[in-house]
Amino acid sequence: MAVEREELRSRLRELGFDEVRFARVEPGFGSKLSEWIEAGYHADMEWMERTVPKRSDPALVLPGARSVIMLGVNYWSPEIARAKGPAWARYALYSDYHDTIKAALVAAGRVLEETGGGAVTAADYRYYVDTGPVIERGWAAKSGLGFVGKNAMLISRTHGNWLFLAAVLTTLEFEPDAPVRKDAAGRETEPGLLCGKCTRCMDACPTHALPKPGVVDARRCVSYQTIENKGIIPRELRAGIGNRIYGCDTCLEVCPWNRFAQAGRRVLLAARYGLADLTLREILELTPERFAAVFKGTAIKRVKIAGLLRNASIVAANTGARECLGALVALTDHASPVVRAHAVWAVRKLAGDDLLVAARAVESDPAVLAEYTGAV
Ligand code: B12
Ligand code: SF4
Ligand code: SF4
Repeated sequence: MAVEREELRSRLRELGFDEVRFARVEPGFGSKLSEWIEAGYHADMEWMERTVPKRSDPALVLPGARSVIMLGVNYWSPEIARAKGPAWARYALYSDYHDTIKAALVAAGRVLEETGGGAVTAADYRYYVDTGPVIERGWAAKSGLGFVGKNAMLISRTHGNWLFLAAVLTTLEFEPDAPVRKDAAGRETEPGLLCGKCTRCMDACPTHALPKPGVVDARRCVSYQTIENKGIIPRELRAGIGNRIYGCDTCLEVCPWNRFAQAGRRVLLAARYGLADLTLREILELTPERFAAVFKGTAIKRVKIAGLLRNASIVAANTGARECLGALVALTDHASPVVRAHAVWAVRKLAGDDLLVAARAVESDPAVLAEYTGAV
């Protein structure tokens, strides 16, 4: 039995998805991904490398996949105050979207079965939000949910850069929605389709992580360094991190397409904007218990306390936060060598070597030796 596309679209919108678009599964879509991996732009995200075949072909994820239903959730909010404390990526200031959107995807599966009137079962679809082997931005562009900007983001003409994406792969056949625009030859065009001459995002990137339009070198990206990298952050990138404590929104924020963004309905999101009120010093003084309590249920908890203390140490040094010196000196003795290393670097940058020598015999600590002897 055929599932009626518009009925499905409206029922999925009722669940809280702000955008619901349909694309037809076609082969040969992953060549850009392979090029990206071959260039080494994925840094140490070997899970990206391992899943290239699946990401390139939905039929390897769901045998017989014919359509991809792309879903968008608007997370824009003018309430997220960014001026005072360290800067957090906006997406992180909610209860973990993987969990809240996943619950709606379970409901979406039920809707698919209901609208199929018994002919559709759980074997006919699979859904993912972020963590599945699906090129979400590519399918979203194909479905016309938006276009891929020079900042590599999927940009919606309605919501700007502020959409979470989720995908339902299905064996059902749907008439596809049209992509935003095709070029004169009728092909889908390169990233930057509706960017014109603008290069604001590429110019604003603090670590020059956009080597060409639509391509992010994760090794240089602040988002990768402050979230995915679990070890030492390369010294030459630390200044560019500025006051960004978790993730980076710079290439999103500067984009003129955001002028159309309206605050999201937040049906599928639970705001945790208060996290942005934490001062740097409060963060640097977090105990494991307090870290667990404060960040419970958020995506931020995945960087663990060591990752956050590492990032906070860099921000303290970059912003000249001398009121944090006491906390930083205490961290030069932290159980994690990664925290020790960054704390030593931050103390040196803020106060020179004297304070460190007085604090502890750092020279004998192999984890911090490079930070202690290298240039700050
Ligand atoms: C790995 C990853 C990262 C890495 C690498 C980023 C990157 N640019 O590849 C790091 C850690 C750096 C990262 C950072 C961020 N990420 Co991230 N990330 C991913 C993940 C898991 C895979 C992305 C991927 O495959 N990268 C490889 C490159 C080659 O693929 P791609 O950028 O998606 O580009 C493809 C398409 O755009 C396609 N394409 C380009 N033009 C066109 C045109 C047409 C017509 C078609 C058909 C295809 C097409 O070609 C590319 C390859 O196929 C996705 C979730 C997912 N499963 O897709 C989230 C995802 C891309 N991330 C997301 C977010 C929010 C972020 C951050 C904003 C977080 C933050 N604030 O710190 C930053 C933004 C950085 C940036 N400018 O891209 C969102 C993006 C939502 C959106 N509206 O675009 C996603 C989709 C997660 C989600 N479900 O919402 N991320
Ligand atoms: S997220 Fe930040 S560091 Fe990464 S490409 Fe965008 S502006 Fe550059
Ligand atoms: S900032 Fe300009 S170049 Fe970058 S994605 Fe937006 S419109 Fe395109």
